[in-house]
Amino acid sequence: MDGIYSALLGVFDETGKPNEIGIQNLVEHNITHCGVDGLYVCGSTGENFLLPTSYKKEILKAVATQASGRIKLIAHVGSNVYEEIEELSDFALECGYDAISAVTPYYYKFNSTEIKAYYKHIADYSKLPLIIYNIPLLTSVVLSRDDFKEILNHPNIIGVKYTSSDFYLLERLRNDFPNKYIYSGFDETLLCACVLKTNGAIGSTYNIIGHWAKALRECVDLNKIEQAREIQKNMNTVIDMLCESGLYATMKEVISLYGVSCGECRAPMSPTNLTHKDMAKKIYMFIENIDKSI
Ligand code: MN9
Repeated sequence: MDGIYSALLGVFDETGKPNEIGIQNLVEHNITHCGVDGLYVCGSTGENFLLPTSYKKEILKAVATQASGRIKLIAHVGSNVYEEIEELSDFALECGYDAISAVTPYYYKFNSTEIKAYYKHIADYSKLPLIIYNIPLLTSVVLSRDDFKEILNHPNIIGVKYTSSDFYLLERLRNDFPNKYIYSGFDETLLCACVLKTNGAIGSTYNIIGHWAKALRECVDLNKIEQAREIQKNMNTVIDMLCESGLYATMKEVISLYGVSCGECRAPMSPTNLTHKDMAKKIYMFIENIDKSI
């Protein structure tokens, strides 16, 4: 399960419903253009928190059918509602996913005991292995080293998607758990995470620059740190531009320049506008110039 995973973008039609053909094309783009090792489906980047359960199932199914065993698949099933988690994890198993993942419960100020009970419940229930999704920036849930120790000791919890800039904690976890999967979640700091021997990364920008992330990882493995630094610099130029104009909408426009139409983000996210489109052209040119020079 090592490698670079795209946190798959959502592809919707004009009415906000999952667009099956578009999803198939985006999966193909990720496999053939970006060369990713796997996909993380229905995560933040897939607009999970804006979707009814039935749409999540349609997306999980469409991705698995298109990928048909060529890459690893992780289904994000996290929710504050246990019934939904159970339904989605059963469905992910049926569709042939390799693992499930779940965000820390959010909105209410859950304490550490409640969060541990949440993960134990999912891990005990699910026949698929579980990867916890830690993203304090969006959930405000900060797990301590001791919390991680208790959570990761469960035999069916195989790792963590670690979307945090606390590299001290990341280093400690790597040493505490040499046999668990640690995936880095911030694309901006992939280099630092690779140096600390993470198992790979899961990120939104890999939908367009997954091939750069793969190259960066290889450079670190071969001790070519100067080259790795150069790739991270280019990645961050792209990420800065994406974040300036609106991450997901702009990325969808960049992908449309590769001939894959991804539609717009779901409300209440803003509709796509000229700023997204103009920035997408700049980003596309920047990526193409670098890709042509290699
Ligand atoms: O899945 C992503 N997180 C979110 C991880 O989208 C909330 C990251 O890949 C970021 O999008 C990326 C850009 O800030 O690092």
